[in-house]
Amino acid sequence: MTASTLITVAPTGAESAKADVPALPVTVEEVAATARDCQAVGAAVIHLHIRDTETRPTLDLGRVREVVAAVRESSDLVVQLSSGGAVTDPFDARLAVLDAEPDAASLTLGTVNFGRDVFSNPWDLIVELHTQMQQRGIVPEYEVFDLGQLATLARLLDKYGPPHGGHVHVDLVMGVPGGMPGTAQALTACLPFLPEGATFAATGIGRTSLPVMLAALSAGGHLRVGMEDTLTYAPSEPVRDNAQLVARAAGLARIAQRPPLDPAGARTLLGIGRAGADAPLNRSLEAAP
Ligand code: KMH
Ligand code: ZN
Repeated sequence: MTASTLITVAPTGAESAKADVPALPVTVEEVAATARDCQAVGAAVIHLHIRDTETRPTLDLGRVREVVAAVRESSDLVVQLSSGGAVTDPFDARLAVLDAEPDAASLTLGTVNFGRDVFSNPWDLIVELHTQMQQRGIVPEYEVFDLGQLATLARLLDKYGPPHGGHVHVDLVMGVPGGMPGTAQALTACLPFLPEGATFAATGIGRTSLPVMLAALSAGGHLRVGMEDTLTYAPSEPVRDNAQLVARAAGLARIAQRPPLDPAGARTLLGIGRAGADAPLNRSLEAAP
């Protein structure tokens, strides 16, 4: 059982409109303040989607760089950019966010229905993201929306080698309409398919947030919370801000006697800052089929 808990905050996402959710952080200042506040209550990583000055999702590189710089100024959080973007974003723009030189980036391991939309992640895009991150020294977080995507991860690591830093970290994204359900049973079903030596986090969308969080903690997993995934704190009670969600996750992690990792601990766990050549080869890769 891991001794501590990595808490990632996903504060904004690409799906909710500021007009509908006034507490959603969208400006550079709001995102920077969110990073500071969430670190203070236990977050170690921030998963970032960027909004433009009209509050719409954007992958504009200048804007991405501006937000990354502001978050680095206001906090020590590991900066993880979304390479998933919005369902409407083209692949080349999703790849180009790597130019903003984040510590880490998300990398989704397959196409999934996403409500009425399709979140498209074909094999060639997966390979391109993986290999570009290796070359640029960016640590991926492998996002898994369904169990079969873990078979894609095994195939990816077998064919293209370990990620930068040598450590494999997976985020189980559960409860998306079109993906695996946000249940303890689904989470448990994924565990035997994780590469040996990998760590995992889980996030439950909407009302699945709490059951997924509790299941992840009991299974030795890490946590992702935030307004990208959850907009109600309790039935009929809107989330006040991202720090409220992080504080709840940190409290549960302490109850589980696996207190939150600080950003320096997160960097060590994830292999951030570790030279590629010095990185230990994940043993699972030698065993991959
Ligand atoms: N916004 C979703 C279509 C990621 O950040 O990498 C994709 C997503 C995954 O949120
Ligand atoms: Zn995201």
